[in-house]
Amino acid sequence: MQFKVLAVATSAFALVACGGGEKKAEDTAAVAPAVESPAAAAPAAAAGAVAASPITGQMHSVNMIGDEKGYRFEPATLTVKAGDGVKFVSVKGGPHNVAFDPATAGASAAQITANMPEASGELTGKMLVTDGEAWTMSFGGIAAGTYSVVCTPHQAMNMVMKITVQ
Ligand SMILES: [Cu+2]
Repeated sequence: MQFKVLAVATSAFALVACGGGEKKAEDTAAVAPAVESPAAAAPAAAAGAVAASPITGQMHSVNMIGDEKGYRFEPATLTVKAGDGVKFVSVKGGPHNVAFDPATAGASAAQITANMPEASGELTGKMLVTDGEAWTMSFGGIAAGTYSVVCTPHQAMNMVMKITVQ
């Protein structure tokens, strides 16, 4: 039952997040290797790609918890500086993940995704399945602003937080 809820929540979020763009991306990926020579493809890939920006500042920690009190990030608000790192720990009640709301990601969207190790999609980090599992992302190169973050499996249970980058 838990997996069914997860699947539905993930699908709903994916539809909202990707809109009609997903099909086009697949088409491009399928066609590009056959049509373009490696020499022609390399500059285009380099221009469009964003490299991960490393952690150069302070580390912060956020716990992800689901228990009798509900599903939540602790703390639910966090202020960091660009270049800081945030370690998300799935303490209990997973699976949990970290997904940035595309509406608040703005011009930093590509950098956010690039900074997510083992990203499971655009703006979406690794799914943490096991209690105690941790996942760290860098806030290097991310513009100042306030970003809304959700745990995709528990979005409907209001597992949300806000991260402000100064
Ligand atoms: Cu969760």
